[in-house]
Amino acid sequence: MSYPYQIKSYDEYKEAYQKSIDDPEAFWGDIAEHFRWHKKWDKVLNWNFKEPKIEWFAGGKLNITENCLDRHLEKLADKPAIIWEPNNPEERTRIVTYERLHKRVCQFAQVLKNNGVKKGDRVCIYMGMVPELAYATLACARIGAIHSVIFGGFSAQSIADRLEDAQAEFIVTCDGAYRGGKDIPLKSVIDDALIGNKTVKRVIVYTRTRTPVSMIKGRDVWWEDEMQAVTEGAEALKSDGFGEVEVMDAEDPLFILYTSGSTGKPKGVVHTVGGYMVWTNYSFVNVFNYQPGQIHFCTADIGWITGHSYIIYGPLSAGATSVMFEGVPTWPDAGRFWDIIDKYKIDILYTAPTAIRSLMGFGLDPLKGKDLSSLKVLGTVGEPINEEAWHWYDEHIGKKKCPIVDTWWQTETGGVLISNLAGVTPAKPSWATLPLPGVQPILVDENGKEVTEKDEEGNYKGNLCIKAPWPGILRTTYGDHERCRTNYFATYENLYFTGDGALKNDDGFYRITGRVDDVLNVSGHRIGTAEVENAINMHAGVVESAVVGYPHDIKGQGIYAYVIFNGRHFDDELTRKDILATVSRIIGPIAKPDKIQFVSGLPKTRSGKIMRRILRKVAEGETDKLGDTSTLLDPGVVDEIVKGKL
Ligand code: 6R9
Repeated sequence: MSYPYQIKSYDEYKEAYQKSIDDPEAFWGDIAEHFRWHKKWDKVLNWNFKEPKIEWFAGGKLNITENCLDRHLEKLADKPAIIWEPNNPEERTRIVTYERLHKRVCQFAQVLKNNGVKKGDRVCIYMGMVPELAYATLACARIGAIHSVIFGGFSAQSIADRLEDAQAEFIVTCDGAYRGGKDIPLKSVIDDALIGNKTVKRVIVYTRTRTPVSMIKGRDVWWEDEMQAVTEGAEALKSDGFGEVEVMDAEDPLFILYTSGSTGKPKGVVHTVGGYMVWTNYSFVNVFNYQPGQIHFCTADIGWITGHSYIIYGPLSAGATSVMFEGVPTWPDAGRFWDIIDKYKIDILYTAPTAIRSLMGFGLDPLKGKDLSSLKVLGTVGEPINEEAWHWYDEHIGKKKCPIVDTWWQTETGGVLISNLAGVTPAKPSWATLPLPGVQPILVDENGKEVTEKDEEGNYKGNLCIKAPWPGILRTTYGDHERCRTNYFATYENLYFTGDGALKNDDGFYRITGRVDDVLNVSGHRIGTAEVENAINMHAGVVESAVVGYPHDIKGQGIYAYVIFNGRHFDDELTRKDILATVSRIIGPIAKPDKIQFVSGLPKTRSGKIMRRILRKVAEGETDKLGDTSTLLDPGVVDEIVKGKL
């Protein structure tokens, strides 16, 4: 593969950027020519942010899996598409070539069809990080079913809500998953999620841990049995369309991915086939400066957007080798990533600041004897990276020879929007730097006016918005377009609002400072404060709660909960554990508060609004900067809260 649209110098970047703004249709039309289409588009772009209505490559017909698989078969059949590293380093590695991946995807696509899955049906995928997760995802895309992957750390209740929202009829899962020293019983979580569910007709279960599962007659089937039936019948099936793709409209939905916002209920972000394909491929090739033959290791879970875009669709559409790791960075020891890099001679490492900070904590011992000299490019994603972590990454992992790309983007953006391009455009520690071609950021104040005055440090500071669509932008939130409009397009007229705050310097570089809405970013995971509050409030003894974030050395942000409790109370510690158990059950362990402070009241205005600013300051330990508390209904509660601070 070659990528005629790969940017090779800073000047070329400037030229491409200018062209993408002056004539976006010509710019993206040229790039889209390099993919496999059954029919070219009638119009590159139609859009307005008012409704919003965004269409890229309208009238175009394609299948994304042909672009990720079939078109590589002629030259790359024997090249590894996926290298799978098991949780336990003693277990056998699996290397899946493009040819084999193609075959498995076609086979599982047939399994889905045999089980009644049709174009447009929603298939929920709840699996550990095994190659079969990639097969299932791509098989859905191949037959035009809409996949909705749910991260393994979500509880049965969270899954139930998502199944209901998506009206999903099919589930693909595993008996269990290995993660570090733990076995997670995925199928039994699914069984709990299905109590009372009325839509799901079929559950396909892949065997990974051979943990006991209850297979329900008429509903549950084994992956292995279903696959075998297709293999045996493959010849017969060939004449019956085995391996054929569903030809999709460019604007048909590809997947739904749920993500947290400032309201209590997660939103099902919808991406469509054509634009998402172009954006993940274009951003992959350019941000990482990917060279044919390189091995790319993205440490994210496929349950998050980073895994969708930079383990599956971006790398595979570029014909790259993508490493998929089942385990965690610190098990059996903190040298796990470094072993993997050494073992497979990884070229590109893409991970999260929280992982870097946690590994920094183990010192340099885990790096001893590990050959990291294959590394060419390092990347980070998910949260702001602090300078200390950036320098450690640069010095000890990249040996000061690898550019670091700080990639800012979101579930809603499909792929990277602001980042330096590795080795091509300048880097600046803790700055995401420049927008990719096609991306037009703008910083606005609360009233939506562009910020034109610098702050005392000489930067522009404001809320980060984007002025026009890029191909990977979300199209809607599943089943509720109005929600999409109010969440992203109504805060400021004719702008997409990201929910993030940012700085911009005189070079036009952006530095993302974090969320300005009620969304927390804990270890790179997005969690809504309202969601956590709702979960805490489910506990029978809780009267009311308020949740804020506070700076956490490793996680970036920790969760601080203030709780008014009047239930049966043994001691604070036990009650805390009960509340944590409740949050785990309602959302999942990833949303458990780090600190719970019991209070007798919350600071409220006379109109009954909780003054989160004050709670945030207390949680941050800045009790001397509480500001004006005179408008509070009962200023006395603040003293109590300050005294009881954890
Ligand atoms: C890809 C992903 C999105 C939120 C986003 C922002 C934060 C992501 C960042 C970053 C600073 C970066 N974020 N990348 N903040 N620098 N390089 O993480 O998607 O899970 O939807 O989270 O993550 O706050 O708004 P998602």
